[in-house]
Amino acid sequence: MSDLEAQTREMLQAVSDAADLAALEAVRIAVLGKKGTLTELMKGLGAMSVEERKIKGPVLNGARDQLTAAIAARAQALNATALNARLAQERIDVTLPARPEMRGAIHPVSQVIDEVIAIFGDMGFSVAEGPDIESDFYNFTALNIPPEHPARQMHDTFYFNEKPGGERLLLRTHTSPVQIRSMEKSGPPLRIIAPGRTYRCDSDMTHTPMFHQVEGLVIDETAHMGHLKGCLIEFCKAFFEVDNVRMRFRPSHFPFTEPSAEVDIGCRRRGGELRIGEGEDWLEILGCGMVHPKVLRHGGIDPDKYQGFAFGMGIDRLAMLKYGIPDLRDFFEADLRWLRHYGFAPLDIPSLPGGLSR
Ligand code: 2NL
Repeated sequence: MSDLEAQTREMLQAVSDAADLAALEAVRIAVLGKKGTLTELMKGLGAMSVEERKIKGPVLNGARDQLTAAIAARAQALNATALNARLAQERIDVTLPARPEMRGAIHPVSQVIDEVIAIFGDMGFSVAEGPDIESDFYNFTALNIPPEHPARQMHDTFYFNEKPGGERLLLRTHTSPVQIRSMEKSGPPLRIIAPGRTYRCDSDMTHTPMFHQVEGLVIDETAHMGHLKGCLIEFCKAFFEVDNVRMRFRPSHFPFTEPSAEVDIGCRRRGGELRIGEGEDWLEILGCGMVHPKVLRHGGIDPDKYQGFAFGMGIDRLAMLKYGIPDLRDFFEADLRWLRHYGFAPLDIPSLPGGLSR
């Protein structure tokens, strides 16, 4: 057996002896690394005569190929072994009974989203979803938000780094882009709600950088402000589980609706308690309006033929109001004691006949 053959055998043996991935990597470096045994042998080729090189060259190349393949095969085997060990160690018996002290709870935000879906579902709305990471077009331009609008400034919106083409993606600041996408994809008539996470560069007593919103959109040939009012009055009665709610629609302004309104509900604050529906005080709960013709056109809908209304509200705020949760910032602390206190039983899925929050 030649020296080289013996050396190759030794190196192959070292590969199969490697007990774990770290050891295998050490062998790889010792053999094929910059100063590895085989690398050094191959460096010697340059100093050989043409005759000698013709014989040794292919032998060395063969040895290198053989070792490279052996290392890859050993790595695969070691990875499989490591995975199997982990699977065996982390195996759980899903047939074991639930541990009562470990029972989870539904977060108030999830509960309210389910309630809102149940209410609007009953009115014939379906749920639409879209990406959290959006383009400037879907989040701003399509919504008739002008380039100089404060919301577009760097310090109000989370922008990603520029892509090679110069485009800058962002974290959606509202769920409206979902509705623009629905207009493009399905066309009119539309009757959808879009609940989900939204993001703004804002953090204080009453703002968290991530929060939840639900927006609604109805588009057909005749939808008008009266339908909008009726729809939102029905929603408030169902959501706050009262037969009558005092409500007022105040003129307002949004770039994406014309005319626009903000909606307040009556309330009474007495001795630290907040009663919703009756009373002499007002509480702002949502914004709404008739979809701006430019927004319809951006969504590929002809504003001379179709019209519609839209509304938007903050889920986290709705949850605080309905369930008397005092501090918004506790929502996202993942504090188990808070979750157990304010959470809901997992199988109490909200439905109108079954009761929303029982
Ligand atoms: C608020 C106000 C609002 C909308 C959201 C909307 C969406 C499309 C077209 C037109 Cl695609 N409008 N959404 C309209 C009015 C108000 O939200 O205070 N949200 C928390």
